[in-house]
Amino acid sequence: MPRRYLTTPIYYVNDRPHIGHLYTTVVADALARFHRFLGEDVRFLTGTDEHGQKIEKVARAEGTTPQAVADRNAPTFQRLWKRFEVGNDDFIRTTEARHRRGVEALIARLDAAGDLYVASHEGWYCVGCEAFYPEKDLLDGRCPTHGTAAEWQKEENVFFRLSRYADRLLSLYEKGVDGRPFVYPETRLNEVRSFVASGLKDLSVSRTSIQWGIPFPSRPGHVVYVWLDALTNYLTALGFGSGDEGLVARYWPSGDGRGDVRAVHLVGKDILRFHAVYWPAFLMSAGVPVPSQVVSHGWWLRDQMKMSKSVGNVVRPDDLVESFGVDALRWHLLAEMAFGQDASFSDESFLARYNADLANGLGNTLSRVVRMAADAFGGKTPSERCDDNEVMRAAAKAASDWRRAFESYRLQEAADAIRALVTAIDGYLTAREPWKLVKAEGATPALHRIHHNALEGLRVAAVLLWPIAPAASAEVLRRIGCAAPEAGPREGDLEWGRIPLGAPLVPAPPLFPRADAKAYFAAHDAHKETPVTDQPKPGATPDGVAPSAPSAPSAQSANSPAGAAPAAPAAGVPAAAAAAAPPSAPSETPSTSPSAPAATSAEGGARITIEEFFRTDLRVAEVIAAEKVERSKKLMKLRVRIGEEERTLVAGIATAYSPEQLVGRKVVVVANLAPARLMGIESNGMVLAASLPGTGEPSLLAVDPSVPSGTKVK
Ligand code: ME8
Repeated sequence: MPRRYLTTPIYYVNDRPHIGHLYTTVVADALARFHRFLGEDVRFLTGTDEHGQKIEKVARAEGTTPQAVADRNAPTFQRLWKRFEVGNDDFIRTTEARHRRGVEALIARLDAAGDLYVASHEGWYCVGCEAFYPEKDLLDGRCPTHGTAAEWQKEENVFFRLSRYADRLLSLYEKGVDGRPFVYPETRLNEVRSFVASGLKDLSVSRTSIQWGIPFPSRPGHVVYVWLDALTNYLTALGFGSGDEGLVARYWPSGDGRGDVRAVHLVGKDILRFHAVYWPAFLMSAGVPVPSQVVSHGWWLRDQMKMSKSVGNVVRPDDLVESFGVDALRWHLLAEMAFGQDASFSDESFLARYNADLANGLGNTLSRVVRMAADAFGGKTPSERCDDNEVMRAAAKAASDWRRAFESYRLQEAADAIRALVTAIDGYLTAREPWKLVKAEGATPALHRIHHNALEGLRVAAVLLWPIAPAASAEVLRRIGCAAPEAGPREGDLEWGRIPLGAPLVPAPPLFPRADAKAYFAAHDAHKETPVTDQPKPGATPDGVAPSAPSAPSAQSANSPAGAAPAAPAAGVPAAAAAAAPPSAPSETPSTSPSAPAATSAEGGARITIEEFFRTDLRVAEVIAAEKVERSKKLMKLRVRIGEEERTLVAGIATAYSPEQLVGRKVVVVANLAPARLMGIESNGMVLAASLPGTGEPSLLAVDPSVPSGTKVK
């Protein structure tokens, strides 16, 4: 029987989980379910990474011990995975004794291979990544992933002879493992290959500047570098170094192609190098076969930046789950992100997809089909089956598309296949009009067959839904009169015609009630008036609107003084995002200019260079919808189109313009402004307006209507 070992990264315990962690874990869970569905022997591992400088820093700041921080946060991951029905077989914590033993065993092998030596070392370190960076890879001295300032660190370290393994690594990338590329997708394989081809330096694998870690064997004062410690979890969780290596033998590839055993590490692209370069090199040195594949996905972005605690732009799953349930979020994560690429997370797109795919799509079709069949056949499933019809063909196609999608990690396409099947069922019913037939002819055999097809199509859709949204899958099955197997469906359940004949149907309230986006945002914002990136301006009026007292004419933001508090960078927002703050937001940023060149502007403020000006991305936008913000005199919520993209922004122009005057109008917006939450609405950009002398009334900059939206203004 094929054996599959699937792992997620082990997450740092310096924080609670967010949507990014949830994504990887749900993808891994869906893959594990898919392999179980195929009847394979699956082991699924996740866990927490509890050592290192990051955790030590948090503990110091809190005046507690790193172990206490780990003990507090590790269970938040465990609880969330449980809530999301993640079926991991094991959860490893790197502070466990079984892990420490395994790390010591691996290090003993690296040492025996002659791959460890001591040398002094200095360089730029990013605590967020727990890694040194060559200066050329930093952006203005900041980490390219986290945007935080790198620290110069100098110490004596144990080094691993990584440089020795460059050729073997390149050959691994060239040949792959058992006929499959070692890194997926291919673009990532190319990145890793060129990293190694450009030359490998030996890697520092111990730290003396921190204490929180596994003591380095035979090196007093050194702790094991957190990545050597963490990566080894994939083996220690199988009992490596424990004396009982039964699970290693069962789930770790033998390296000689014996047996159909595959170990797949699922990771975000941020940690690909650790998994695709350092990890296989450690294993080669230790004489342990490399894993079968490292599969890397893209990032969930918020405001064009990787969602991460260091950046401070994370979305927690709590609110969405509270309102829409676990399966709605599982579905969204897997259906929305094209695997391997980055995707933006927004409540708006979540609600749109929820309504389209789940409320109007699957949920509505289910309610319709169950209600019609129950009415026609006394609350039971039909008693005639039909083995040649278009729903059957659509189900077979959906199943094969779905399978292909799972096999190549394109989970968004697996979701597409389910959606296509539901659409086909809908189309079939529309064409057959069973509601007319039942009125005209009663419950004829033909009517039985039509409903059989629709219900059976839904049953197949529910089976396909199982890896993605397991609870919803079981509920669909229950409502259409099928018992949902405890361990989930198996491949045989895709066979057409398995729905029991004459079994009780269970009409019930909508599985996914339609979401009222307006009501959701109103309720949500009433609870949470927290700014996304801005802090409330001192002296702002209760609706978040700053008192307006502009005295001289100035080209100003329609979101700022005459409107509401504009974006000011919050702590933790990297300079790149903060730099997009409006150059003309005088009342909020009166004297924050870090350097004051001699030249002054018309208002006497410091002049900026052309490069500084070009950091502001000005675009022509078309207003496609406008409405006054409730409880605010000045704010107008605008939906604008900037080229292909649509956005919501809030502008302080309601005293001067009505919604009717705005829709269809072209305006100039600052397109790269960090978002701000104004009266509970996330504003993504700012409309430019002049502030009229005396009154401060905004007057929108005029744009020739023939200029296409999205055009750059400079
Ligand atoms: O790196 N989008 O832990 P970590 C998508 N402990 N996925 C994201 C994400 C985002 N914005 N943010 C996080 C570590 N992730 C190490 C791993 S493994 C031996 C050690 C997911 O808590 C993604 O899988 O920073 C990413 O690789 C991982 O969380 C990083 O988690």
